[in-house]
Amino acid sequence: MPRLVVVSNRVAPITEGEAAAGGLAVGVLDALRRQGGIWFGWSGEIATGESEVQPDQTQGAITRATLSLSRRDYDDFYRGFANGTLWPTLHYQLGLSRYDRAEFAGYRRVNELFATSLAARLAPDDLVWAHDYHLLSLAEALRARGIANRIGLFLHTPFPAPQVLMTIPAHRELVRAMTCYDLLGFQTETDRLAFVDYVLREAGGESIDGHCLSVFGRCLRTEVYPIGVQVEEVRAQAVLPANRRHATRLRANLQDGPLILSVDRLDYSKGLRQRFIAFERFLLDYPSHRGRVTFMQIAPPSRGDIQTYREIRRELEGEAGRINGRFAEVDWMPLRYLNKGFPRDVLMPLYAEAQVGLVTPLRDGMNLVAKEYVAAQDPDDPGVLILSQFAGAARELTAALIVNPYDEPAMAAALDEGLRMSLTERRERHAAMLAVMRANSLDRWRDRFVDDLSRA
Ligand code: GDG
Repeated sequence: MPRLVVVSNRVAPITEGEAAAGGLAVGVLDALRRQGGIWFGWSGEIATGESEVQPDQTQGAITRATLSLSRRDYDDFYRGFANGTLWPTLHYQLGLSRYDRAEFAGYRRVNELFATSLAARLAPDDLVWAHDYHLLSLAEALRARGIANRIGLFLHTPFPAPQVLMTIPAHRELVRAMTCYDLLGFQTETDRLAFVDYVLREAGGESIDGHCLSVFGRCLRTEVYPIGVQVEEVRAQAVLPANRRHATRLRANLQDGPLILSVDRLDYSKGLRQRFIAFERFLLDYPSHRGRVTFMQIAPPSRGDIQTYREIRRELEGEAGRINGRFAEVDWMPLRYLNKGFPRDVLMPLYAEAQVGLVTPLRDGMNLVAKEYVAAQDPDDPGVLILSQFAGAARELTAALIVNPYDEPAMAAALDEGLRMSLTERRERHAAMLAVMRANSLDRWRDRFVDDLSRA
C-alpha cells in the first residue's frame, strides 16, 4: 500500500483522543494510520520573521509536518486571495469578492513554499492528497520541482459556473494550475460539470470519456465524492450520558417547547441574516407558535480578522436584538444567539434535542451540519431537517424539507410544516436520509478518493 501524504491549509492534531477533531479529521487520520503517512500544512502560527518549517511531530505511522507563515504570506495568501477572492467567488458572493494582483502572487508564493518543503519529503510512490481552495496551485508547483507522483485535490467548496469564476482576473492561471492534478474531486455533479464546462468551452480542452479531460497538454480525471459523516458515531455521541450535561439543562429550560437549531461557522455564505429574517416572518405569519418555540443559533466566530466577517457579526448582533426586542415576553425569549463554539461531544446531544434542524446556506459545498443533525436523531422520534437547495447535501438528502434560502416566507412556511409534521412522515423522511448517508459514509468518501488516486 503506498504511503499517503495529505496536504491541507490547516493540520489537525494527530494525538489520539485529543479534542477538537471534527469528523473530517477523524476520517483522514484513519487512512493515515492504516497506510502510514504525512499530514502537511500550515501550523496556524504567524512567524515573527519569514515563514519557516517547524519541527515534525510523529505518532505511530503518522508524521505531522507544519510550516508557520510570515505576516506577509498570511495576509496575501490566507486573508487575501484565499479568503478575500476565492471563498466569496466560489460561493457566488461576487459583491464581497475583491482582486489584488499582489495577493494572487502571494497565494502562488505560499503554494510554492508548501511544494518546496513537501518535494524534499516525497518518495516516488507516495500518493499526495491535497484539500480545498487554498491549494489550487500546489500540483503545478510540485510538477515544476520535478515531482511526478500521483497528486489529487478534493475541493470542499462549490465550483462555480464559468461566468462566475471568470470574474477573477487570474481564472485561466488558476484552472491551468488545477489541471496539473491527476485527479480532481468535487462534492456534487453540478460542481464537477461547472469545471468541465470551463475546460471545454473556455480553455479549448477535450473530453475523453466524460470524466477524463485533455487540456493544456495534460490529462486528468474528474470525479464526484460527496463527503459524509460517521453516522453511528454521531448518534453514539448524541446519547452518551456523559455528553448530555448541556442538552439536559437546555431541555429543562425550554420545558416542553420545541427547539429549532442552527449551527454554522459565522460566515456570510451560511445565510444567517436571511434565516433570522425568515424566523421573524415565521413568528408574524404563524403566531400560534409564539410563547413556546425557541430558535437557537450557534455561530462560532470564524476568520475574525477579515473585514466582511466582522461586518456580518455586527449585523447579526443587531438583528438578534431587534427580533427579541420585538417579540420577547417576560417569560419567553424567541431567539438565542450564541456567538461561541462547543466541544463536538457536547454539540451532538444538542442536535438530538432539536425538533427542527434549520440549515439554510446561500451556497455550501456539502454542509456536514445537515448530515450530523440527521445522524444524531432518535430514529423512533426524529426531528425534521429543513435544508437549502444550494447546499451540496440537498442532492442526497432529498427527503429533507428543501427551501430556497432567499425566500423568507417559504422558509417560514417550512418551519411551521416541520413543527407540525406527523410522526409517521418524520420517520419516513428520516429513514430515507439515513439510508443515503449510510451508503455515502465518510469512510466511503475517503476510500473511493484514495483508490481512484492510486489508479490515476
Ligand atoms: C467546508 C465546506 C463542506 C460547527 N460548530 C461547531 C463545530 N462545528 C462543526 C460541525 C461540522 C463542521 O464544523 C462544519 O462543517 P460544514 O460542512 O457545515 O461547513 P464548513 O466549515 O464551511 O466546511 C462545507 C465541508 O468543508 C466538508 O467538506 O461540507 O461545504 O464549506 O462538522 O459540526 N464543531 C465543534 N464546535 C462547534 O461549535 N466542535
